[in-house]
Amino acid sequence: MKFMKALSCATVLAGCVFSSASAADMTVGFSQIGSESGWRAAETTVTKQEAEKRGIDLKFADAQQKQENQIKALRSFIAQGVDAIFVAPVVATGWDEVLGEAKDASIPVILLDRTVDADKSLYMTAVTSDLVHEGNVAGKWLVDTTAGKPCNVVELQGTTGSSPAIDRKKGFEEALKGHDNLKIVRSQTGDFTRTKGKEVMESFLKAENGGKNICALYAHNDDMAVGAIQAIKEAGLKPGKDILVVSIDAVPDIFKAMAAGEANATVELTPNMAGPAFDALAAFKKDGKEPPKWIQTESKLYTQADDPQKVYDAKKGLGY
Ligand code: GZL
Repeated sequence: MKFMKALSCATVLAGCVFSSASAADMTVGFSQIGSESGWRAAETTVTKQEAEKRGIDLKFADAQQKQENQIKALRSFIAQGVDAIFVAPVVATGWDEVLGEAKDASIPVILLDRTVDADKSLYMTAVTSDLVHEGNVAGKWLVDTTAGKPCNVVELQGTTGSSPAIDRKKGFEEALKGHDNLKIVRSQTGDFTRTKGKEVMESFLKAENGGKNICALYAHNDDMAVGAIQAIKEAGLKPGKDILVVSIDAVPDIFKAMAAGEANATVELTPNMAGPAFDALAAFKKDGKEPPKWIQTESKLYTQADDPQKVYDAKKGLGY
């Protein structure tokens, strides 16, 4: 609100003259998906820390993984006249109308960790990893690890219709192309949660000769992998040995599993999407400098060779 008052748009070549006020007088509305995974909870913690560091007034709304709650929250932020909106969109479609309303209200929107199928003019930038690349890294690890040996793979997908579920599947399948020893025999959503990951893995094990036909699990996030590891153990099999386990996020608990030899690899996703988002917003506020449409965060592969216990200890403090 204060930012919008400070904003005086001169019609000089359709440009805007921005006050040089600091980010500290900004109010940002953040529509968060929920707390479905350890990574999501860490993202929320880190976002609040990053706002606090900058003296930004953060209005936080938890959508309990429902898009209609996110749309309601965005409309409320618009009505409050916030200076900017951050949203982690639970699914990729259905955003055009409400993003158009934010645009009409001249409120910049920044997407965090997921993208939307909407015209790029409807948001300022998206701070995300390369989700296809993450799936590709996981797939390449499995190709290298199986080295041509026949391997039936089961896949736990993320939330149906979300950009990570779509893109991580795409990247993984691309990596397996040309390696006919690897076959995805079962694939179903576990909605990014431990509970659902365990439940669906139990059904995979039952359907695949008690798990004897399964050589590897690819889970779109660590939380589903951790749930599935429980199911594999309850079926009397050794996760990480009888069934290889590769997933994405690099949350502390997957390193705990790795240290116990129960998980094999994970691809890191930083929970700090908000830092780069706040920086892009501050630069825009200061001199109208528009950020690129995509601010990409790093993706790093970790395996059992990377001293998982040490990584676990180091990560414990970072918002998890
Ligand atoms: C991916 C992010 C995913 C995480 C999950 O960018 O949206 O959502 O991988 C979380 O842990 O549920």
